[in-house]
Amino acid sequence: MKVINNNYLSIEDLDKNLDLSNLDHKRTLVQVFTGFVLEEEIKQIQSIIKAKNPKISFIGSTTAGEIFDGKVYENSINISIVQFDDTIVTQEYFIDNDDYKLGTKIAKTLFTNKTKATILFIDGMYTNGSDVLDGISTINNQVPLSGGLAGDNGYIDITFVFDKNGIYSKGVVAVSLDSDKLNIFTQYELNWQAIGQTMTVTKVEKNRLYEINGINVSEIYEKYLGKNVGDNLPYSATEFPLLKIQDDGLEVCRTFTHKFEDGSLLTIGNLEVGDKVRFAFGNIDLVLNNTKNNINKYKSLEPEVLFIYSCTSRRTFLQSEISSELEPLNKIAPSIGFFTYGEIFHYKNKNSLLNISLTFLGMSENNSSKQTIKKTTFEEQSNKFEHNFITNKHYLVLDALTNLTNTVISELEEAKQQLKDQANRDYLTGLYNRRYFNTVAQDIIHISKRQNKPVSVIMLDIDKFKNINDTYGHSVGDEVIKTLSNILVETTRKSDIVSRFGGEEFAILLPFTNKDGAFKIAQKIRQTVENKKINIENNKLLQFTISLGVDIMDESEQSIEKALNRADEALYIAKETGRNKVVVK
Ligand code: GH3
Ligand code: MG
Ligand code: MG
Repeated sequence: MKVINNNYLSIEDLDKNLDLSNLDHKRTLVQVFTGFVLEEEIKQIQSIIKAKNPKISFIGSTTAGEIFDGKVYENSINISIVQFDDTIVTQEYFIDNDDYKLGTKIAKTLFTNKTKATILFIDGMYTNGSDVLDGISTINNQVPLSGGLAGDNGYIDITFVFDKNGIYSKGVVAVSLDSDKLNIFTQYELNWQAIGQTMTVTKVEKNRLYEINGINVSEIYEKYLGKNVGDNLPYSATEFPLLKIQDDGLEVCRTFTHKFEDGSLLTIGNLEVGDKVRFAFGNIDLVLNNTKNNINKYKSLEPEVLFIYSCTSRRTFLQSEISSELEPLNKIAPSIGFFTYGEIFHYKNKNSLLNISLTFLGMSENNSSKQTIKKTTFEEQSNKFEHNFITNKHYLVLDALTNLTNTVISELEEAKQQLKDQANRDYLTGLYNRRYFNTVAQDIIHISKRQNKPVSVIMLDIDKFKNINDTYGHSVGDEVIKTLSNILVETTRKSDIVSRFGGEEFAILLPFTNKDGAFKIAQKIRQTVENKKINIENNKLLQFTISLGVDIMDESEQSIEKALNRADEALYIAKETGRNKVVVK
């Protein structure tokens, strides 16, 4: 592979210095990234390229800044030429009113069983990039995708993608690389730091986000991050984007490009109801340090060229520090790319549209010795910072504050859970109280009904408990109640629900149990209680008995109430006819 990357500071410079001679057009990948974003200017660039080599194809995108040799440029033109030895380059422009269908078209047209990578440039204004990627993934999610959404220097007005044949404000220019020998890797760096509680997206239509946790998204920004951040949406979301935590561990950032009157926000890339999100914030030291830490890992992959597609918001946030992130990458291999309105990334057979990230595609067309390098696994990089008093202080303060916030939140969540538990449980025995028993019972009834399974209930009450209190005192009475509660839990199954209804009266719900089964369990409980000896003061042993009533839910019944009443009547009969017995209604 031969790589010729160049940056041209003007269209005249391009005309004067671009050399496209001696290229094998079938095996040449030409990418154009232009900070001259007007249609007229692109036309000139197009005709210059065509004049220099009529046979050569290319794909191009307007930018929000160009990346060349580890440096950032504005209003310049990047041309990347890769002359492959063995890789066949196929490219095409795609358009469809349905972005999802557009994606399927791309995959069906471009992918072959030899396709090693695909680079896409999508317009940054009209096409829903997430839908395009979803469309591609349904046909084939194995081919690594890379590239980005076109930019227009931050004006958010009109962006263009282009090729040899046209200039398009809507659609996708795509190139596929087919080869037996091409080694590629895709990587991303985000390193924005999550802060605050996990929240749930509750109202969203694709890339228009309305509500999180049932609250208007602009309001939730103001509520947690303050009025300054709230008032400055959508721009303040660059510093405080939402971080979506995916099942595969990939962190996807969502920033916003527009705030509607109703407070809803337009994102780049889709969200779904139920998505778990947290606020994140940019921490310059963390960002730069992590990218630096990963450099060795990337270096060992020995790419011959790196295409960098990085978010324009990342550049806005990092400002002059952006080159501290880009320069080390350029030491690995010649690097070239642009600042996008969204990055296309492939990870574990999943294609995602990212924001705020730095993504890159590295490739080499190499012999077997390098193929083995590809397989090496990497040592975990240490997260330790260099000893540098100035940058470390900044990092440490932010890190400590983040930690403080996150710890306080998890403590609050725990306390909330405890309160909820307390409200549901009886203080003396820890068993469910009557109110919560009814709630749980209702859920179990639903499940049992769906599966056509019986539900039985047992009501029980301590015999002559008043006597125990009167003879030994209230605290011994409490001890008896606790002992009984332990016996009830131990003699029933985990799926049975034991509840203290009040005083010395208990109820047990037995899912998937018929009357006969419930009777047997009731007898076992009665027997266990009868045999139990409680050690009280002066080594005295106290024994007590209980009476129990059993019944089963009728198929026609929707709630547990009637069955409980009937079991209670059975319990009454047990009391009337001698106590220490089980009566089945
Ligand atoms: P029976 O066999 O008919 O059920 O007679 P009993 O004495 O058990 O029934 P009764 O309803 O007359 O008395 C229940 C007693 O339980 C009265 C009440 O003071 C006592 N009690 C209720 N809750 C508690 C408690 O939490 N701790 C203690 N120690 N006693 C309690
Ligand atoms: Mg009693
Ligand atoms: Mg009673």
